[in-house]
Amino acid sequence: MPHSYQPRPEHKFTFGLWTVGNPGGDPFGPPVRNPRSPVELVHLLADAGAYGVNFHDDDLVPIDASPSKRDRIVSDFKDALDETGLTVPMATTNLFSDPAFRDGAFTSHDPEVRDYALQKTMRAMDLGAELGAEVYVFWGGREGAETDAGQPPTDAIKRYREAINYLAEYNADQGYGLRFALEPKPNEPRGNLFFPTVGAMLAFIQTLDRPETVGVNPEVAHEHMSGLNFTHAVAQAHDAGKLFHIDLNDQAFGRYDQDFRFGAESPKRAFFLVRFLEKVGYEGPRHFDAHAHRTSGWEDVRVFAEGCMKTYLILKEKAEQMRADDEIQALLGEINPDGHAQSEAANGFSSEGAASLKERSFDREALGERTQPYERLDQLVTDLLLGVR
Ligand code: DIG
Ligand code: MN
Ligand code: MN
Repeated sequence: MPHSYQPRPEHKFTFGLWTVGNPGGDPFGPPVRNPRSPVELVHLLADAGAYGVNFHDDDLVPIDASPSKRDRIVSDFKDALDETGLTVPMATTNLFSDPAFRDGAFTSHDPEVRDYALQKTMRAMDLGAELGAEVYVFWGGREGAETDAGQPPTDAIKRYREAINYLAEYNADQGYGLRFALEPKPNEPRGNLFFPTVGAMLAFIQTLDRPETVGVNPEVAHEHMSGLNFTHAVAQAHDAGKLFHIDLNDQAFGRYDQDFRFGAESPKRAFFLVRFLEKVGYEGPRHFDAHAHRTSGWEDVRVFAEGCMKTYLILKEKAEQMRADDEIQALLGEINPDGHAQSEAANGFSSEGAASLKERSFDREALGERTQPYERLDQLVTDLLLGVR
């Protein structure tokens, strides 16, 4: 019986309404697919085997909806969630589409825009909490600049900090218990976005009033746009206890944000990411912030969603095979033997230790003669991924 890569709720696969619901418009052409309602998208995702659905406020409730229309939309959405069993692990705010935010939201030079952005976010947090969200994502799509001729970037950093601090107090005041996940991106739609990488966001979080309630939402495509190794970025977030959420997709390096199906561009990089997430026991949602091609019809959009989850499950199985592969494990043992005597730094500093280390003699040339069989290791992993092992 061939392995079935059938997604199950325990895999925690989630999609945003804006992903499978994307009607295919782009900067160079109008939408090509007839829009689907949030209720239809919930059923599409449930049929594909997803665990949850996420949304920006405007994805679910149009920005100009009347209170009664809002209530009806939310009620219908809740019914669809009840019928399908889908959950809402994450919610977020659209602070990038409306023209009011064209020069930023939290970082706008206009205090009235900044205040409107706070109001819109508090109302969106209310909606997310009402639907059971546990993580609240902030992606600053308009928090950036096309020229540095304007105010110094320190103004933007200060304003973004003021906004996140204010909303963290609102979260506490309301007792929502939401975990904030800040999502970095280097550029697009703005020429340069503030807080461009995971590293920049991790540093920013340390300057907040309640840093313990704020983590990051790294996205594959966004670190690749900066030419960075995504697994290394995720590892640093995990090491800092800040991997609160993750946006999975794929992306060629140095291109505009492609948001490809997970593993579509570089299955080997996707493999090392899945191996890491499974090895460290990441417990959060596997959220696919990805979009089907503009050429797809709705049937191909469903295939796209299934493909994201199937590829993750295939790579998860490959990671299990790698762990069970004696030759690979023996090589890993040779490269990094568990029994390796700890280096001085691992044992902690002492004046005596430092004094004796400074006197220790090293055979530097002998050290330089030591080799590592990474070619053999990487080829074995490549054989595994290409299905010949
Ligand atoms: C883009 O990568 C951003 C928006 O889609 C959304 O605000 C966030 C949620 O994952 N990702
Ligand atoms: Mn993206
Ligand atoms: Mn994203």
